[in-house]
Amino acid sequence: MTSDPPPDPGPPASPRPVPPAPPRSLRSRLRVPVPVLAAVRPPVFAGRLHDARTATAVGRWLGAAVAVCFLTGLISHYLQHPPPWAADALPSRPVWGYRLTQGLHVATGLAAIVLLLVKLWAVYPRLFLWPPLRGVRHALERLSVAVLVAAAVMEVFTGLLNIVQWYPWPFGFIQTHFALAWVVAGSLLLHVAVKAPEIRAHWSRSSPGTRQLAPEDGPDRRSLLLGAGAAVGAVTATTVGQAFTPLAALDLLGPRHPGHGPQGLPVNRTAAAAGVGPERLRDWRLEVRGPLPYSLTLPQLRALPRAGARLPIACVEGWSKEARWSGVRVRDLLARAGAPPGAGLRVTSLETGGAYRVTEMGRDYAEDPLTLLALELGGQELSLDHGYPARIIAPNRPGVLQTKWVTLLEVL
Ligand SMILES: Nc1nc2c(c(=O)[nH]1)N[C@H]1C(S)=C(S)[C@@H](COP(=O)(O)O)O[C@H]1N2
Ligand SMILES: [Mo]
Repeated sequence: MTSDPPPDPGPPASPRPVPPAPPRSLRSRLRVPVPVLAAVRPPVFAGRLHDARTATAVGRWLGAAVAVCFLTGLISHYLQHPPPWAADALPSRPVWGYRLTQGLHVATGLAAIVLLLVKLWAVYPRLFLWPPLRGVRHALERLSVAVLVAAAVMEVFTGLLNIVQWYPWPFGFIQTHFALAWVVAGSLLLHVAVKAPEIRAHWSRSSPGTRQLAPEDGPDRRSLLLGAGAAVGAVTATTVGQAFTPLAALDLLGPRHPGHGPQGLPVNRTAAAAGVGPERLRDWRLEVRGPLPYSLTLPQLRALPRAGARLPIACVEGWSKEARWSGVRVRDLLARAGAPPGAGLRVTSLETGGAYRVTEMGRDYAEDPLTLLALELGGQELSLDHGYPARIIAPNRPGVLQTKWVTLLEVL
């Protein structure tokens, strides 16, 4: 089937408009001599490792990981950045809520990296599909897969670098990671819808489509799936201890170890990094603004009735640890300022800059008896890195909002 490329028609002989030329094949357009093209003919993929059953089996697990990661990510996002109308509706219970959902978010995100690599490897022969496009429908389908793959790779890449606190890009992490999550979710739903017949046909080893592929699951496919499962298990076991403290001893690859840090608790932003030193602390006062504003020195604050709470710090980056805190209830401090019931508050840190110098707290948190302006951690005065002289600690709250070095509370 050798046919010479059609001769170049050359410039039109007359000024009359020329009807559009019929579409020419890619081969003729590239004018590649046929023997060369034969030499780069796509490789042949025969094994079961690249068939529809393998793609479906890995895709099922990947889909589950992505679904949990997406939903827990939404929870994390809206707890941190609630739309104004929702701020007062955010629940301060269960106490361990954010610790669980953010631990799952990072664990499923890490598992998704492994599963995504296996899935891409299982389907990469389709890159050599010939002809690459069979029509408009096929082109749209391939475009949606390209969008899905690009967004998914970028999503796990930004997430992974975030948990090691490395931001080698000029764009904002939060906005990009959040927007891409919707792109991934949308293009994944589309992908599942388009592939639904194939997924159904290969859902399990005994599905009709799979039985046509091979009489039974061959050892090669089973080893691949077992290997992928073992890799996910290894990644999870060596990282999940950063949040799930019973496995802390196995936490070899997690960027943080829950026990490493002053007073047995990790630190994300140190006092030095936040520019909080002895000079800024010298005239420290707690100022409370509301209908009846007041200000307290540290001895005066320490003399107020104390409350204790066992609450975790749960960082968005995935590490978390429970600790014993003691301090003054935020609701008592607000009541003393004449705050009306159901008021929220704004918290300001002594820190000179930084995204978390000022944070806001909705009604449920402000009223919760476990929400403290903490003065002590584990029975000792707070260390400077943990927010001395006073910090916020509240239940079911992202770590970034547990403001350290607090100097001002404002009733909203
Ligand atoms: N003022 C201020 N408070 C802050 C931060 C900050 O950058 N500035 N970082 C937060 C983050 S991201 C976390 S996870 C917790 C960690 O608290 P720890 O350092 O006491 O463990 O503090 C939070 N409080
Ligand atoms: Mo954090």
